Amino acid sequence: MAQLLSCSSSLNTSTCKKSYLKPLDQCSAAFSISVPFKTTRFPFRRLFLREENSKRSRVVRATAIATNQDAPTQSSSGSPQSFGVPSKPQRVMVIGGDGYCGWATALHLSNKGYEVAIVDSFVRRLFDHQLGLDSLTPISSIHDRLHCWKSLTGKSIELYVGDICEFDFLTEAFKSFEPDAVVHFGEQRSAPYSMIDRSRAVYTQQNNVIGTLNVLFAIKEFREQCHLVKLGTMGEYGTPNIDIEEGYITITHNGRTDTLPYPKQASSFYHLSKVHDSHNIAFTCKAWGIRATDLNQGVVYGVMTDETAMHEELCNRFDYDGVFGTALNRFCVQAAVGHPLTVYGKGGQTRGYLDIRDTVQCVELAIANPAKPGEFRVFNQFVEQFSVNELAALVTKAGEKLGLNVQTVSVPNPRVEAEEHYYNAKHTKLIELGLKPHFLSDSLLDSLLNFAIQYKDRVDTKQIMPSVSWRKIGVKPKTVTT
Ligand code: NAD
Ligand code: USQ
Repeated sequence: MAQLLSCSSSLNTSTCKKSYLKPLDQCSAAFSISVPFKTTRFPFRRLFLREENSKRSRVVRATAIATNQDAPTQSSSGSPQSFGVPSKPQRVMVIGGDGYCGWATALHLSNKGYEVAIVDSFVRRLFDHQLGLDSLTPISSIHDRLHCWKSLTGKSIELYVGDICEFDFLTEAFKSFEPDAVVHFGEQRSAPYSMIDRSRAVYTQQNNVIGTLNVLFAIKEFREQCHLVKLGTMGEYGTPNIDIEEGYITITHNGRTDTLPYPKQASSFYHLSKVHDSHNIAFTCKAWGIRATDLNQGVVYGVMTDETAMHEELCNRFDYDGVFGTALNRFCVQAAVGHPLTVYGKGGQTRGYLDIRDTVQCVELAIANPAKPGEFRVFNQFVEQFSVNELAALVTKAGEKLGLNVQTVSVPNPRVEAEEHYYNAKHTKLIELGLKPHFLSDSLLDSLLNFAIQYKDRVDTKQIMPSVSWRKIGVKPKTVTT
C-alpha cells in the first residue's frame, strides 16, 4: 500500500522522437513542454503538483490547424448542419481520450472530420503503475500517439493534460477549445477497483461525480449550447426481473400514470457513481436547459478499430487483469495462455456486450443527432446479450478451432450479484439512428483470439485471478495481492 499512497513520477513530453510513414511538418512547435506530477497521501485527487495558478502549465496544446475539407458542420443552434448555414467543423472535446474507449473514439471522430481535443490526466496509466498491471498490448505515450496520427493523416488532435476535478483547468480547456460537443469518458471505470478499499471507493465517487459536475458547470458557464455525451453504464439498472427500458419507464400506480426514470440498482461503488452522475445530469437538463445524452454502455470487447489498426503506435490498450479486464477480453487472453476461463459463481450473469467498433459508431451517432436543449436522452448502448457461461462456451469452441485446449473453472464469485436471473434490455434507439452493429461472429472471435496469441508473451498470469472481494472491502488501505 505504501506504493499506492506515495508515489512521484515525472512525465516528459518530447518532440518528434520517432519517424513515421510521413515526416512531421510541425513537430518542433508542438509538445515542447515538461509537466511534472506527483501524488501525495491522497494520491488520486491531485495528479499534478499544487503550484500557484500562475505557474501551472497543465494545458498542453498540440498543433491545431484544421486540415479537413469534409468536416461535419454545425449550425448556430448546435444541430447538425443541413440548411446551408455558414459552417465550420464541429469541435468535439473527448474527456478520457487516452483510455480504451476514448482513444478509439478520438481517432474515429478526427478521421471523420471533426475537430477533436483530448482531455486526460493519465490517471489510468498511474493506476496501472500503482497496481503493477499492464495492458496486453504495448501502448505508446499520448504524445507519440498524436504525432503518429498527425504524420499518417495530416490531422491534428489538440491535447489538454489535467484533471477535470480541477475546475480552473477545465475552465481553461473549455475557453481555449470552445467545444460544440463533449464526450465524457474520463472516469474511474472499474467496479473491482472501486471495491478494493475505502480510499478507492471514495476516490471513484469523488473523481466521477465531481468531474461530471464540473463538466456540467463548464457547459452552463461557457458553452451553453454544447451537447454533453456522457458514458453511463448498463450496470446502473442492475438485473431486475422485468424488461429494462431505455432510460424511462411508464408506470400506472393507483390509477395515475407517469413516465419516470427507470429504477437504478447498481452493484458496486463504481456503478453507483454512474447513477449519481445520471441524476445530476438529469437535474441540470431540467434546471439549466443542458442538452445531454447518457449512453448506458454494456461491456466492451475487442481492440482494433479502422484507425487504431493504421499503425502500431496507435494501438489501443487491452486489459486482461482481474481489476480492469472485462469478461470477453479476459477470456480470450486466458484461452491464449492456457489459463482456465474464470467464470465467477454459476455463470448465469447476463450483460449487454458490444464491439469497440460499435462504441465509436454510437458516439458519433449521438454527436451527429444531438439532444435538444433541456433534453436528458438515454440510449442503451450494446448490441447483444450473453451470460458468462455462454461467453465461455463461445471462446472454448473458437479456441478449439485454433488448436487450443480451453478449460473453464468456476471461481467463487468475488462480487455480490445475481448469478441466475432474467435479463432483457431494450436497445433500439441507436439502431434507429443508424447503428450498423458488429455481432460476435466466429470470425471475430478467431481474430480476437489470434490477437491475444500474438501478444501472449506479455501476459502476466499472476494478474488473471480476481483479487478484490465485494464482501471483504474495509476501511484499511489494501494492497491488491497477485
Ligand atoms: P479507461 O480507464 O481506459 O479510460 C478512462 C480515461 O479517463 C483514462 O485515460 C483516464 O486517465 C481518464 N480519466 C479518469 N479520470 C479523469 C479525470 N478526473 N480527469 C481527466 N481524465 C480522467 O476506461 P474506458 O474503458 O475507456 O471507459 C471509458 C468510459 O466508458 C468510462 O466512463 C466507463 O465507465 C465507460 N464504460 C466502459 C466500458 C468498458 O467495457 N470499457 C463499458 C461501459 C461503459
Ligand atoms: N465475470 C466473470 N469472470 C471474469 C470477469 C467477469 O464471470 O473473469 C463476470 C462478472 O462477475 C460480471 C460480468 O462477468 O457478472 C461482467 O463483468 P466485467 O468485469 O466484464 O464488467 P463490469 O465489472 O460490469 O464492468 C465493465 C466495465 C465498466 C462498465 C460495465 C458495463 O469495466 O466500466 O460500466 O462493464 S455493464 O456490465 O453493463 O455495467
